[in-house]
Amino acid sequence: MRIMKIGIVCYPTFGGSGVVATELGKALAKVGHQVHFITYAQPQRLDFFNENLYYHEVNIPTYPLFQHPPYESALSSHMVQVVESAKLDLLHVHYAIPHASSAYLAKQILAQQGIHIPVITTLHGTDITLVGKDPSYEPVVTFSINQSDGVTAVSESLKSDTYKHFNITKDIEVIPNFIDLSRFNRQKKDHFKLAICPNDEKLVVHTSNFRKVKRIEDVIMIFSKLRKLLPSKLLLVGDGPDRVLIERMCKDLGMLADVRFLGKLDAIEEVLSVADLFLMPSESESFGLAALEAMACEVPCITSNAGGLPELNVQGVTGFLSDVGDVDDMVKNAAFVLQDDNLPTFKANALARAKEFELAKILPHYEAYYERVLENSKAVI
Ligand code: GMT
Repeated sequence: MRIMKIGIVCYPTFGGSGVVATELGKALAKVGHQVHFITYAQPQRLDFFNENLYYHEVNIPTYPLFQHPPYESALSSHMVQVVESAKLDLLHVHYAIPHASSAYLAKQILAQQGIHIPVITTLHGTDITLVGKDPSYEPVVTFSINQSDGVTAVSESLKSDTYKHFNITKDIEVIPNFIDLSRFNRQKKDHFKLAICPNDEKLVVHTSNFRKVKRIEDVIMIFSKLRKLLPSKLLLVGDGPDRVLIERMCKDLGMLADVRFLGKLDAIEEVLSVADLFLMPSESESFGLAALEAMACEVPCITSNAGGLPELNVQGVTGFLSDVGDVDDMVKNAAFVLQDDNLPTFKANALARAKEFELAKILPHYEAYYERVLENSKAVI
């Protein structure tokens, strides 16, 4: 495998696409590739030093005329500079909007200078299923996906959604998300479990960005019914627009004492290490990385059957899947999984399933795909 110089563009936040992009970049650097992150802030998970890792901050100057500072132009300009100065072999952009069109523009500018830079776009979910297909964005998303030299999607479901909603002429390669088992594993945190569940209650966890698409109101309804069937506590990790709504719901349902809001946490694996069950009732979910992180920490999952979730959560094995909004079915399944006779098997199955998505198994798929795109785009010049 040849050593490559790779530019990675992503959102630097806690969102799934940024996490996947950052973990991928770190893993590529560890195996010897030179990786240049081009982002508007230091990615949350870019938390260690490696001689092969570089970070280039995109400065977005503003001006009183701009109601919205032109991020897309600043990003394209920065990509041009980094490709030139670091002599990158390829650009890998995560989340189509606006990274794919910014990369297209950078590629055109560089072509004028005689520099050829292949662009790979990875589709993550809401860039296709929610935001991207909005008529305000669709023409640019379609164009920039078709102009990419390579396109990957994180699940078969997302691939078929992309073909359904956009007029795509490119082949899309499915490379599923992955998990670093050296970080995500069940650690002994008995003191933490005891502090939250002093009477040996079952511990249910949900982590997300608290947006509409996550249906956190279903998480609250599932828990309010579940706690009547067996003693349990709920931990909510993350933050976002629906937080106020769900705090109100918990208050109205009289269960604030059994629900803890932990906010945005870095060490999510420590919370997952004491969890018995993970809830993800999402309206739409291209993959469900948060559920994979839970499984790696031996936590079975109760999820909806939206999007790519059936490609991860195995019905009756690693947990259960229900139709979106079928709270009663989710409660019934949660109570079944949490029975003392059933829980150990579900936990072991969750871990076994997570191992199928281990970083070491998925990373070579990206490397091989990079090689293929580099070869094919050389042939086209
Ligand atoms: O979950 C989110 O809303 C964040 C979003 C993102 O793009 O940052 O996550 C998407 O990408 C993740 C990583 O590939 C997937 O695991 C999530 O399923 C996907 N979210 C949705 O499709 C809603």
